[in-house]
Amino acid sequence: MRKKLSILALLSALFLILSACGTELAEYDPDKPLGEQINYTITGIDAGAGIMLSTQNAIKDYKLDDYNWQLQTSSTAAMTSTLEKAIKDKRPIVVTGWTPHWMFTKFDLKFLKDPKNVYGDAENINTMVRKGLKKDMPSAYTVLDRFNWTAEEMSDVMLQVNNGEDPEKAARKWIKDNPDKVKKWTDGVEKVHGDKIKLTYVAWDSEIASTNVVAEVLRDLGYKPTIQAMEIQPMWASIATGAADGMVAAWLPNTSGIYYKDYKKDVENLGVNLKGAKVGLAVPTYMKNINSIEDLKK
Ligand code: PBE
Repeated sequence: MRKKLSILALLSALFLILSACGTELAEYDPDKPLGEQINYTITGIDAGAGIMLSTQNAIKDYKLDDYNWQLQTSSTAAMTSTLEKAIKDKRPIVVTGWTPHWMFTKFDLKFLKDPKNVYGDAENINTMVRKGLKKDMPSAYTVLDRFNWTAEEMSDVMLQVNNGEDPEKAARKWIKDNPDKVKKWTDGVEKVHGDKIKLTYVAWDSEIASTNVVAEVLRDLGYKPTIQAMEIQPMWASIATGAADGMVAAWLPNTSGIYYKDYKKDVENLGVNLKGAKVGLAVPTYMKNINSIEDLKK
């Protein structure tokens, strides 16, 4: 009797495991609640990213936690690879998404509407430098102050890197192909002779692209640039304490807003380097019934 029971238990456990795998690997089914199909999980990126904090707020503000929705922390690389696999099999998935990013170039994705405006409207990416940079390194300061480009230009570099190109080489190629643009940043700027300059960044694809381009432009002016990837809070602290000279990775007003609030008085904001960035939740376009964050409750 006992043996029979344990075989039964084993079989039902097996069944549960198999059916769980089954739902996880199934194609998107518009007739079933989405949450059930993806274990109420939003696929996220690194813990400190602004988009992760905004998504926690979205889960609260849209009362998604009443439905047990949760945000999974991973990394940009893990998120995009999970996304790619899901899309290959037309499976359902919800990710933390943003532009500029090659995910929107490579895949057919849509942002979910955000009627409560938790993610804010369009974002701009800003340049921050340490106090005193203008006096110490006027040439670098001028270039950092002038540096600005479009989402398309940034995407050029990002796509090259995504296709396997080394970021520094991708930046050099972009500089070679865009002399007029680069000239706008460097025109009349005095060259230097091997002065060291340090830029910090977070290894998001967008910032890998922008930071490498700025570093290479500075190299062409005679600087010896180093770029150092770190987490978001240390990046802000590095500029505020003067441990690093500058960064081009401040997504404002919303995404990096809490960091800017903390470090505002100890850094110099050189303004916008890219206009019209956007942050939110995104899904593949084949998820026809899912168009708003509210739809996650359906
Ligand atoms: N991002 C990309 C970052 C800024 C750049 C949207 C992932 C974030 O803090 O969320």
